[in-house]
Amino acid sequence: MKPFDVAVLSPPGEAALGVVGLRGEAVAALIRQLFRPRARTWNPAQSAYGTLTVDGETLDDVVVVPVGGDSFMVTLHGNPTLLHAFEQCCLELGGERPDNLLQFSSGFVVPCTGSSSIRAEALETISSIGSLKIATWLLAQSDPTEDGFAAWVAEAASGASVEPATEAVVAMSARRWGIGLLDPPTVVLSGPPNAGKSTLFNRFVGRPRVVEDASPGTTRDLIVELVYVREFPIRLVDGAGLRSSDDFIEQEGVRRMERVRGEADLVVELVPPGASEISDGRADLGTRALKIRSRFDQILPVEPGDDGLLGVSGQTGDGVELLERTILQRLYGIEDLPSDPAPFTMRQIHLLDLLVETMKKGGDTRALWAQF
Ligand SMILES: Nc1nc2c(ncn2[C@@H]2O[C@H](COP(=O)(O)OP(=O)(O)OP(=O)(O)O)[C@@H](O)[C@H]2O)c(=O)[nH]1
Ligand SMILES: [Mg+2]
Repeated sequence: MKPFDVAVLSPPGEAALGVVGLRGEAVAALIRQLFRPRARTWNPAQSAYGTLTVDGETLDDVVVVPVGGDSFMVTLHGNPTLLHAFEQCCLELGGERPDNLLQFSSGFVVPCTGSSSIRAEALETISSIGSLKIATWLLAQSDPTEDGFAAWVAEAASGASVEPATEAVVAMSARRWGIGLLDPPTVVLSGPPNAGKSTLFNRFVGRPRVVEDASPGTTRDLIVELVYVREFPIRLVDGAGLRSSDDFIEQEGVRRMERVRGEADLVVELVPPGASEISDGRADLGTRALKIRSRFDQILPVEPGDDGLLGVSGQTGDGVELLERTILQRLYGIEDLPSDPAPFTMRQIHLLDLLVETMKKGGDTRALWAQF
């Protein structure tokens, strides 16, 4: 029997039904050998119900579904042992598990050729994306017929009109937002008690998620919410105001706030009216800090202060749009989703890194392009 492809296509775990995919010229003959249709004859062009028989023993009731060309899906019951027993039987009869299957964390397996692995990665992630605009963007980036990353890869790989080295560098320079969309950066709202952190946090979240109150030291725990800022996902963190305190619980809150400040991609430091210092000798965050004047409606007139800091009022919303743009500029270097080709997974970025490295050395990049 000629070699053919076989693979369990269902995710790991138990389910009512499971699917084994078969592909190749020899598959029809294989099915004739193992499948006993309920009808008198089996027509490979139609779905058919029957039993699978291995070594004279019935393995399961199945449905054999033609899915185009010489590919078939066999639907069995979902017990993984059963599925793998059938796969094993096929492997022993000349089947091979294709090495171009992309196995995702969810267990989803996608056969990929050319740029379809980029497509598969987009589809894999799309279910966790809470923004229609980003989902649409990912689909365009991964569709070789649209003007996105997949099309760029296809063109560059064929060595056609684009100059691969330059284009690769261009695409790589966009890496920060390419990745950030799928692994949102962390932005912390920090400052002294009563700076207006929770009020601003609630404005970003769009509902009264945390308590705002005039008594200093209201927030103690770290509160994290996934928010979409101009469509870009961000993990926004609120927490305790920075001050020394005899209150054990508040101290613990401050410790947690200091820890998350150390880990965050960006720390928005709120300077409330009347305050000039906010870090009080705390570690300099360098480029990870974005200082703003908070409760800015209390400083009249509402315009940037002499110190050049952006004025923001969480209560009235003044300055919030400018703050959003500034945050995105600091994180991604852009404020809107661009239509330029951009990689969006670590795998793609890693491959681009390797490509550029290989090009610099004057090496052969064909095998690398093929991996996209
Ligand atoms: N006028 C005005 N008042 C504000 C603004 N933001 C917050 N406040 C008020 O200032 C007080 C403190 O606000 P919070 O948002 O709770 O301040 P916080 O920084 O979270 O304070 P802690 O949790 O104690 O660290 C509350 O009475 C708010 O109503 C603002 O932009 N304008
Ligand atoms: Mg608070």
